[in-house]
Amino acid sequence: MAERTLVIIKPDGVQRHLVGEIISRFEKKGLKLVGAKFLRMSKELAEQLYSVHEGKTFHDPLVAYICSSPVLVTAWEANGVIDMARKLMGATFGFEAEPGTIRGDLGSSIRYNLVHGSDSLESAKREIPIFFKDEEIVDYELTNALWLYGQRE
Ligand code: IDP
Ligand code: MG
Repeated sequence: MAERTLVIIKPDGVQRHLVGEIISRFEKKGLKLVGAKFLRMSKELAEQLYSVHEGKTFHDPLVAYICSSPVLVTAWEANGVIDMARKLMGATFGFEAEPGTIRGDLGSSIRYNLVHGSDSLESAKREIPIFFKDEEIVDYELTNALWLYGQRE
């Protein structure tokens, strides 16, 4: 099975009507969408997602931000998808992110940076089950895999 990653369109992405713009960048790259859920995150879910940041100065405001309005939680699949998604997102802080990236093109904030993406295989394996049961990840074939990847999936 190809690698999977978790991508969340954060509250500012939803409120700024950037859901389609952001999703389209992952789609155009040829990544396969395998899960999607629109929800308002509870404090418990947010604290699970951001457990690695517990104790840091930005943890509590980060949890408040991510719970402040709905988010679109998505899962994507492709060989090397974790790194590809992070590159499409750009550096963490919008004001530092390169033009051409989601954060670089669409924002300049430190905290309000539109999108979350798993940063390693270990993180993806921990984060995806926070939001998706196994059966909520949809397994299907991309009929144009040959044209996207130069090979069958
Ligand atoms: P990442 O989202 O690029 O993986 P992380 O270091 O995991 O960045 O931080 C998680 C989130 O916390 C960031 O996306 C951003 O929203 C917020 N954040 C990170 N560092 C700071 C900071 O120094 N001040 C305020 N918010 C921060
Ligand atoms: Mg992170």
